[in-house]
Amino acid sequence: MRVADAVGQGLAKLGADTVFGVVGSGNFHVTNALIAGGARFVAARHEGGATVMADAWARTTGRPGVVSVHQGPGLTNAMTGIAEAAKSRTPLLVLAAEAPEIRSNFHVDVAGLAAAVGAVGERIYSPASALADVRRAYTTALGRRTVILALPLNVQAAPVVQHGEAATIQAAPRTYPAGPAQDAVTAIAAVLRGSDQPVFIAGRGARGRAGRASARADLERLADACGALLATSAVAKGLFRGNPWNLDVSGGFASPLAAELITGADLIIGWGCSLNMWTTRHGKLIGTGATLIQVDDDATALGAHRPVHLGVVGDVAETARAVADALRPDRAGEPGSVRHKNEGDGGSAGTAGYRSPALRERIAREVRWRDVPFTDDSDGQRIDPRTLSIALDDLLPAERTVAVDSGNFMGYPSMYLSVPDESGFCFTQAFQSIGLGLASAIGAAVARPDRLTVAALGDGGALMGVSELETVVRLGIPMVVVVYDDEAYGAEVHHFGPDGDPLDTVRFPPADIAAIGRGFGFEGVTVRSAGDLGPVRDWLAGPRERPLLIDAKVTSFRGSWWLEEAFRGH
Ligand SMILES: Cc1ncc(C[n+]2csc(CCOP(=O)(O)OP(=O)(O)O)c2C)c(N)n1
Ligand SMILES: [Mg+2]
Repeated sequence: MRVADAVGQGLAKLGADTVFGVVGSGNFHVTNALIAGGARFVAARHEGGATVMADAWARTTGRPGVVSVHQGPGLTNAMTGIAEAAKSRTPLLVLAAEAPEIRSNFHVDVAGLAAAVGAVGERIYSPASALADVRRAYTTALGRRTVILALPLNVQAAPVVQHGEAATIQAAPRTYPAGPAQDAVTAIAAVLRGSDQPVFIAGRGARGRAGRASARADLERLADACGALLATSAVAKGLFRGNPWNLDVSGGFASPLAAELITGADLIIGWGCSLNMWTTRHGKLIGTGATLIQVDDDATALGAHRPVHLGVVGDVAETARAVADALRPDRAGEPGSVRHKNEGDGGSAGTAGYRSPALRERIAREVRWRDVPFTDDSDGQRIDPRTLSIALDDLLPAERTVAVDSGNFMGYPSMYLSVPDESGFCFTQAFQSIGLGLASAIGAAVARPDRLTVAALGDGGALMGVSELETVVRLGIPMVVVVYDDEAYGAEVHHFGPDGDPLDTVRFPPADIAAIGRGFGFEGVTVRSAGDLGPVRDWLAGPRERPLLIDAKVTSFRGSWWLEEAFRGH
């Protein structure tokens, strides 16, 4: 047996059951061996797309994604997706064929490319070590790292050296960090007891992952015990869906009420959340005098973006459980069980906190963006993106996955389209690349075929990633692609326009993107006003035989505030 076959079969045994990629000569055998081992192979049209699909699949399932690429250009084409995955700590294994001969036209420095974008460079070194190398790479990926595994062509072609490894290769162990230190739990409990207006912000680390649920239930129980309000970073949007104290996303996408309540917090606890410039609006959402606590299973994340008063290394769910136990009323008087400031004699442990019946009502009435009044800019020729998004929110089934590309438009779907839970929102934005949204939607759709997937794109991102429209059609995914089409790189137009700079480089003539979609096999609809949404309604009614592309010609009178936040980050 060739090493290539043993690697593919070994990976299938390790648990790789869905593989994305573009096949060339260098990854042909390893990909076929994966398929022979039982994996599903999803062919993309561009390696950038394949990598983002695998990344989105991993985010949606909580399991490591696998992508297979050809040597040289196959890998360089994948680099943007690899950078996104690495910055997002997506567990991802990139199988990259490698031309080991330095004079080969295909040769690239694989380890150098990996290091350049924060991925881990791995390789199969020899026929004797290959299976151990694969296992090590897969295990590293499981620890939420993006790994490029170089597969040198000469090693792939050699006969495998059996040490009995092929027979013994088995699922990699799943290790999770131990619980938090007891003194840290006591300290969090003490601070919570003294807080009147606590807010929890849950991030990526609170989402579910391989083999275990999200931290939602444990965070809710603790929040109930101390009266905290609940918010998330953008990547965890949907985590607290349905909770009456849910403020939705903290950061640029926060609604006015959410921003007001987060700013009013006297204590903010980031749970698996880096409290970065997005989530805090460059710190503006953190009130002066507010205490900051951060809980993360990765010690290097603590204080990485802003100083915190208390940083705790621990798994989010376990830490929340331990703190809730420490807050139990029957443990009052124990170390850390300081009585809550709001607590009357005999009151239960801090249940008032930030919560009052009046606030609950206000949250129900005002916290959603779609309930914030606005002046509709639609003019018959172009639809206001807010009006469009609200109409789609009403039309689309609740069981949906929303994947969002980057650009000026990106807040509209993120803020106005609700999602059923955190795995219903796919936000591949850590590298802020445009053009990833469609592939994200495909990966998420493969992971959750039970939900309607909605890809929300700008015209720039849609045309950059256009080749994967064919993948949607070929896979028979009943997806809705909605293009917020302002015929421009709106982000640049709005950023530079006010300075009077020439904008010819960032404006484009009208493109009939609905016709482009039809060319790929989509049903295509052009929407200029709410009255044009009839065909969308018809498509949703079924049978949804082809995917649907909505080219929404949107108004674009002003830049968005979340975009200005983004430009401040450069
Ligand atoms: C790969 C890549 N190239 C360029 C940029 C710079 N950029 C940021 S937003 C944007 C415009 C995107 O246009 P579109 O998708 O139409 O969205 P809009 O801003 O118009 O809403 C560009 C070019 C980027 N982020 N990523
Ligand atoms: Mg645009």
